[in-house]
Amino acid sequence: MTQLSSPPSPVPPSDIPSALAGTAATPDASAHLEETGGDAETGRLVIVSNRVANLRSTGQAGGLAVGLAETLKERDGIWFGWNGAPDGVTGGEVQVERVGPAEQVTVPLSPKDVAGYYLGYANSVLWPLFHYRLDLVDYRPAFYESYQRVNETFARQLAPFLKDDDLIWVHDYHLIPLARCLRKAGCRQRIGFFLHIPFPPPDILVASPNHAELVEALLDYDVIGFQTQADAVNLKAYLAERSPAVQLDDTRFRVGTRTVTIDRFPIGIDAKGFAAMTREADDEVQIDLMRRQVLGRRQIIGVDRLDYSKGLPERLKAFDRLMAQHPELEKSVTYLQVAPPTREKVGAYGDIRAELEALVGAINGRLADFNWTPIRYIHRSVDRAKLAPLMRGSQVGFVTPLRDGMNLVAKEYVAAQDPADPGVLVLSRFAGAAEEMHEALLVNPYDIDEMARTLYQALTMPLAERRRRHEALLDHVMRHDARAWQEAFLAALSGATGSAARPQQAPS
Ligand code: ADQ
Repeated sequence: MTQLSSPPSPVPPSDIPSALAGTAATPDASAHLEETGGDAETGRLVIVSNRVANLRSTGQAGGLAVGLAETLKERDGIWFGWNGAPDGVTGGEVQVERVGPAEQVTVPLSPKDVAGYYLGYANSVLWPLFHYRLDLVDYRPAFYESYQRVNETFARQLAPFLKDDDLIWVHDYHLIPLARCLRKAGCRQRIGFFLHIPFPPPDILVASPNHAELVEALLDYDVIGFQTQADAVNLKAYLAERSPAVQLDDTRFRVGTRTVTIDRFPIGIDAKGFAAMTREADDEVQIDLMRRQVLGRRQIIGVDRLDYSKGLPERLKAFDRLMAQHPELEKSVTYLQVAPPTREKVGAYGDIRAELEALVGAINGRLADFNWTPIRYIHRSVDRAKLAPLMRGSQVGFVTPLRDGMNLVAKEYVAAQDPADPGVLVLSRFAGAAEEMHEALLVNPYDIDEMARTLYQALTMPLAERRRRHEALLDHVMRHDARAWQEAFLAALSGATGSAARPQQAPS
């Protein structure tokens, strides 16, 4: 295994798709590979994702990256993924950095595969398809070829690192065929897959020319985990209609000689850690909070990547409608929307940005006064140490994606609140979080009137009701945190009996 002498420049973190990849790895060129000893009972944990969280500096990362990184350090293992540079050679040199007992293993991709696998099939086909946006799918055969090629290459590069009793946990839609490719490379370890985004119903899935191959590839995993029951039901419905897989019980299927578990594992956040961050507001945030307190202004907050799935134009329209219906709220309510750029090289993302900017300009132009800007729109990433106190200082958390796997911001907003005087969460029915967060005010994100009415309800909700709702939500978010999620998934994977032939055959 050769080491690179200088790390390639990573793509901006804003171009990293999921919360999993919230921190861009900056590999250390002096790192070198050593043999790792795994725990005989549980085996090592091998995490595979498109991007690798930086195990060295998880301080500012999301709960997910921190949680997984911690688990990795405790269990010993590997985190494998793309190095994030747009200008490498697919199949080129592997870079290994040891961090404590764990290793970060990163691999390069060629510009052609960044365009075909990452921007193309993953983010121009699977992302819109899985978010029920057939109108935005840009299907091209070359994208699928690149997607397959990258998965095969990743499998070939990962296989030599694996030990017989490793547990392999693959994340997200970029890597659906990875288990199939690993099996072809001779790997017989238990392999689990977790999809962070929604899984669509059969009628939508079959719009992809590759739906049969994708589902067949999924069935090479031992455990297939989804955010919600609805997602799991969608795959089961597809299998019932179109696959010879035999359902054994609620979660287990017989696929040939193997048993595959399909279940929901709703993701959580590091709720305690996020709550703790609210107590450390820096001067800028404190001054902003004090200013609003003096002026008696309440704040609605939204925090999202600038993605068309997040329903941002609809939110702006709902705020506008609220102001039209309740002019008495003028100058007493502001809406802060943080929406950093993401995947700007994908065409559909340019359109959403232009639409949002036009809306913000039009609404502010009509309503603003010299001493009141109704919408504050921040088009860049904000440090989590600022975000947490900003959420705490906001009376409404406005989280209304048109479709979302889970939505961690909904959980972060709840964790950030002051239990004695909490704000109200307004949440889309179509976020996975709605399956668990019943005490939020649930809305249809396409229904502007309903959202405007619900914003008003949130802004005028009596303290006793706010506390009652928040107490139940907080209890849920604290108990079902990131660690509970990992433990549940890994317990299912450890107990899986799916792969017929063990021990591992040596990869060729
Ligand atoms: P995302 O689509 O990225 O994640 P989300 O679940 O909201 O959506 O996670 C975003 C994370 O990034 C949150 O921790 C949030 O605080 C942070 N973030 C967002 N905007 C930010 C900003 N401006 N500055 C700093 N941090 C910001 C995907 C799926 C989701 C699923 C997650 C986890 O699309 O449905 O919940 O993975 O599985």
